Amino acid sequence: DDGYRLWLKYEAVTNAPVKTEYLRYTTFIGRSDKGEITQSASRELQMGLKNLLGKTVQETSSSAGRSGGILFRIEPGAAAAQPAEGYQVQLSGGNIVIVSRSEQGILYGTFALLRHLQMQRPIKNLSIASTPKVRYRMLNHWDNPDGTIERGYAGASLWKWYELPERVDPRYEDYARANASLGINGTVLNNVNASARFMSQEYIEKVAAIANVLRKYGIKTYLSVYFAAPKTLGGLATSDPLDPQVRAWWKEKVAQIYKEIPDFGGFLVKANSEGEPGPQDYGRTHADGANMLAEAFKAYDGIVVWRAFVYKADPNADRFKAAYEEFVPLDGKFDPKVIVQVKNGPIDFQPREPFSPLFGNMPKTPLGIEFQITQEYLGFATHAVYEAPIFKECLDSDTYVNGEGSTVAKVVDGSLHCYTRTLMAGVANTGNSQNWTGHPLAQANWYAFGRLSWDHELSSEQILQEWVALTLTRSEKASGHIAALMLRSREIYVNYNTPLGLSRPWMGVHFAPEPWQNKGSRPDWTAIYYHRADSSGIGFDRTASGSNALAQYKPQVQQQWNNPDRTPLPYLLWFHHVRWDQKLSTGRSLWQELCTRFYTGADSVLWMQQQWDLAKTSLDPMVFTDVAERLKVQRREAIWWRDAWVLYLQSLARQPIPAGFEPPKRTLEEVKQSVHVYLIR
Ligand code: BDP
Repeated sequence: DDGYRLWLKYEAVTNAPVKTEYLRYTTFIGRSDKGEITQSASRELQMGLKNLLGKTVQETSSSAGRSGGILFRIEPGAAAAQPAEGYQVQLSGGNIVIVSRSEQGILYGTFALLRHLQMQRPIKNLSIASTPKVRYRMLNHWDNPDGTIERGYAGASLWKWYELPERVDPRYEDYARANASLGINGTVLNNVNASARFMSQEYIEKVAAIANVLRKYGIKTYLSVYFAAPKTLGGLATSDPLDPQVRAWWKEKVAQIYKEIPDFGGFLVKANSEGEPGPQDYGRTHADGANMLAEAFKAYDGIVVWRAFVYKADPNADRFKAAYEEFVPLDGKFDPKVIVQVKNGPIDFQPREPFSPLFGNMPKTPLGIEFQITQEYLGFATHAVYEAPIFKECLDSDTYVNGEGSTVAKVVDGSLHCYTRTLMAGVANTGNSQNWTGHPLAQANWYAFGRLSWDHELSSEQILQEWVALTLTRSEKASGHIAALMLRSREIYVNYNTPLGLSRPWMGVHFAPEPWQNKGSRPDWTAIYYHRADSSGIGFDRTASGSNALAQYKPQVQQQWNNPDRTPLPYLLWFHHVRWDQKLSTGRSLWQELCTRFYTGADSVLWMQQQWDLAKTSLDPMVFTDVAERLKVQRREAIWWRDAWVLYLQSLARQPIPAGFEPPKRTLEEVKQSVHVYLIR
């Protein structure tokens, strides 16, 4: 198994009674509408049934009075209060009936049915009903026009710009199927560090060729835009958002796009962030910039997604506070077509972060959430880290903005502040590797993001169970081992990488440990800025005696984190500078606790390897070997991380490695040398 089919493998049903039941309900597909999305649904169903049951199922438009088939039924009036993309799959009149108000809902219902059949669940009492909790469910590709992917670890870009628009790689369709099967309905094709090239007629035509494929699966196409394009591409003297010529240029540009892509989704914008141009270059605000673009979309369905990932180069500032400081004053100033997209945490996709304090604090602005699926800070495509617990941890966090229960999920799904333009975005981990994601287990992260963007109430366990059954094995014993290792994988990674609330111990390529890194073009581009380790202790004081970033949260949240004796250990060093000899709730000193985490984290990778080996006989050999070898790399690198941290911190704390742990076999200088290798040209 080369992994290409992802979770849409449709492997033959071998259980005889199950197969008999399935055969009984699959004698035809009844579809009376002529839409291209239901056509995709029908095609998928035919392909799925062919593989599952070895049988060709015909489609018919006249199914009246027949039974034993699968019917698509679009009912425009049904449950009008529910989102049109919702669906019901149930038994009725001897048929399996998929009902929805929209074609898209039929497609999602079809995939739900196929999931059900792949898991070999009974048809008797079949009743699945689901509606999406979030309206815009998107992947963000950080793909560049030259085929590279920023922070991509699974090969080159899927989009072959030089071949388009004439040659349309068949893989685009498989990409669309995979996303639609999860409920994803939007995709931003290009990097937020955007090239103005995408606004040229030539590239719009290339984009349109991809959009034509995605559309058949209910997926809208979006583009990231380069804010200074009016100047660099359009030849104007300025890109000032209040300049009438600039406004006219964008209007014209949007009209030009809609001519080629009538259902174009909209723009994603990274502005005045990490050197990208933006409205502040002209003394204007983020709202001025976003609203100008929104105006250009006035006559269309499209939206403007404006990122809140900003942090100015201020040597005295706490980067944690930056997005809040810039965006909260703009609440209420954005055009209704604008969604502000906020990363889950205040810094930058760290293995563990507290939730961003923007959530809940901009009640008049729809806030979308941005997760990172690609493992930029999670060991690239070599470390196994199942991310659903990261996403869930943030979504389930309570902001307390409207009292208890005001979770981030309720901000994001619009229920807390009553907005309907709701969005969840994930930075894609796909590339042109045969198995799409590099690490076979990283497919689960794409899967989990998609499922959660549809329904954030699903649990990490439930999603994983599904994914394992669809993708790897249906053996209960093997699934148990795989689930155990994957569910613990994030915590294990945190333990050897950034335990107790540490963050950003990497510079350079975000791969190698460099907690000692103290030189950078700005202070917040060093590692020591984040951990603040010295001879007395370690951690970033964000209480009132420090940066007071905590004040950006509601009092109930502050209470959880403002007292070092009560702060839950996973968040301790996010908010406090703690003495090395401080006794923690575990009974160990901070130094001992850190060492314990680094060591047990690295040792737990051995345990992961054992779990994987125990599943061996139920796994495809190719997948087994691929993961087993990656786990070996992970094991070696986990020890590398442990040694780097322990030796570096020991040089400051001047304490012995606690009894029971074998001191590293190398010196700090030797570890530094091994890291250096990754940094030299
Ligand atoms: C950082 C990445 C950088 C992205 C940036 C962003 O290192 O490549 O451009 O986020 O989200 O984490 O804009």
